[in-house]
Amino acid sequence: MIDADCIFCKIVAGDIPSTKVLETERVFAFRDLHPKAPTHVLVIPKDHYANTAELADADPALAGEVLNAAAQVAAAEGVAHDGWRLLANTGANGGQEVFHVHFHVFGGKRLGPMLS
Ligand code: D5M
Repeated sequence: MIDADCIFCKIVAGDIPSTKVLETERVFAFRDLHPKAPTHVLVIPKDHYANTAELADADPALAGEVLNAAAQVAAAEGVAHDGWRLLANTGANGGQEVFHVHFHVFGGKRLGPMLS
């Protein structure tokens, strides 16, 4: 399902440009517009789910596909060996700004205990 007002649904549809890093049947990964690390990629299910809880509840297999894609992105970016971070801001207190579930893949530098 798609949300017509969702910016990430528009990216999946190709209506808003993005720099694609990986695509599978149900998952899409693209570079973050405002990178906070040398590798900063967003991994999303193509279908619209607002947050991690909604995705995990509705389609746990798809949640697994998204995690698998994140690991593939880390490997393709060459950061798998030195380590990387997977982050899903969830809800207002979690700092979520775009309400289409997405996982940030950070890598390419020594990351601090938290990214603000
Ligand atoms: O992170 C939302 C992230 O989405 C934030 O790091 C910027 C990124 N963003 C927003 N619009 C775009 C487009 N058009 N292309 C690429 N990246 C984008 P959150 O976890 O919700 O705070």
